[in-house]
Amino acid sequence: MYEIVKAKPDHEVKYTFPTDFWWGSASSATQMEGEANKDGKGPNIWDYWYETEPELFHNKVGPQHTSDFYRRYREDIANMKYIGHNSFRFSISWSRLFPNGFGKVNSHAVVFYNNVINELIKNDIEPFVNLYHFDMPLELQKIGGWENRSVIEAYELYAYTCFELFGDRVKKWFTHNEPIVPVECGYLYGFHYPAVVDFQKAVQVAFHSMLASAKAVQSYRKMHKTGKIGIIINLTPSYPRSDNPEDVKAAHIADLLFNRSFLDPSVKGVYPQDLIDLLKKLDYMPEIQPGDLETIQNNTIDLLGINYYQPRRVKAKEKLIEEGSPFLPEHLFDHYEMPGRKMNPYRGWEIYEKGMYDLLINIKENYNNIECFIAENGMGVEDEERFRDEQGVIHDDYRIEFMKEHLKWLHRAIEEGVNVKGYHLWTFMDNWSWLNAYKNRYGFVSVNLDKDGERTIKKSGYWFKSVVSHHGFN
Ligand code: BGP
Repeated sequence: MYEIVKAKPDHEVKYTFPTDFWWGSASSATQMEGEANKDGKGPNIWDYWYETEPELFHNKVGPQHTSDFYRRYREDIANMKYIGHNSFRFSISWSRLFPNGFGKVNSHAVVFYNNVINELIKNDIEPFVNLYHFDMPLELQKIGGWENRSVIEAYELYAYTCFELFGDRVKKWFTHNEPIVPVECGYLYGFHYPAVVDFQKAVQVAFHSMLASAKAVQSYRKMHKTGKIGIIINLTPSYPRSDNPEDVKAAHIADLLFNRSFLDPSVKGVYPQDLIDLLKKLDYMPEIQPGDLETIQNNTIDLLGINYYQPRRVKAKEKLIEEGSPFLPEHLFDHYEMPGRKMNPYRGWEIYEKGMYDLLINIKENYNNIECFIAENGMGVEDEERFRDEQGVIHDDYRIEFMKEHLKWLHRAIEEGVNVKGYHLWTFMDNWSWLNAYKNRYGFVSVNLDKDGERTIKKSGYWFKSVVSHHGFN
């Protein structure tokens, strides 16, 4: 068997992690299952968008087949086990379980998710299950998706059904993955369906998503289940260009809109007063019904998943705003390109490892040190085939470097008392990335689309195996 890192005695390991640390990876249904219109699955917004505008997707590759986890999950779980996973996060496809978003349960979906959960447990891998990962069932989008309050009821039914069906074995639940993303991508910047630019709708979608999350937490608690329930939020630390008060203010506004709009209500049960004041001043408050804020206040989470990819660097507004252009957060600040920043050129995202430490310290100091874990962190790279050797292994040394440098900061956070329990890479195997399709690859395991999706473990997968077995690395 291919061995990358020579086994070292434990006393030589420099960065040691707790023996019960959660090592694993994250994924989502639309991005890896495939069989998007088989076995009774209903269409979601991605299936529909691809059908209507395929040219928007990289190489016109859509979500229909993705990485075929639906059929190959046994082989994939065996690989997870082999490279050392003790936990794995996946999402349930809402439109596979409820083809119309509500109503009758699709029994094929129940069989599939039961099989996956049981197979994971059989392999000593704890299933972490997320409910909403950007995949609104089409029938519900037709009535406005998260814009429409009645979709919250459909989501409550979906969440309740999942807890009921799988809650005897799944002990870690998440209401949403990155709830700010459908808000910004769907209603401000055009990367997700319905791709409209409407700040008022964006605010309403954000509020309804948050309320839906609180209602799912409420329903889980009412069922007296023994597990934990949380949310997964992408935190992008906001760094001002300078100490100049105008730059600091700009960074604070970005932080309020993109991080604290979900972080505060999820963990503390209340929205930041500054955010409320800002939305009132702009005249963009969402519609809130009596009792909503109490529901949010009374149903905070047990466990916080944090996705960290990049920082947000911000400066005071300098650029002129085009007259008549629809309102965007960028009317309040400008993005700042820090000289000398390190970039992942394939994804166009800055790599700033210390950001992970900064956000974890923030959680410790300002969010009651809630139990948390890194739920996604990763590096998408194009054309990894060029790094494949004769043995068939892709030498993704840059990914090992990326993980190592982040884990060093995570390690320091643990030493300083942050209640951070694990690290999940995005993602286990190469998968389909929204509009980017298979352009950038993220996995520990390569999926060769030219060879019927053949799986091969990358160098990073072997490295990870060694890290897990030594509880750390040098
Ligand atoms: C996160 C999402 C994932 C994943 C990842 C990488 O925001 O939770 O679904 O896709 O980003 O981003 P991308 O696939 O766009 O490169």
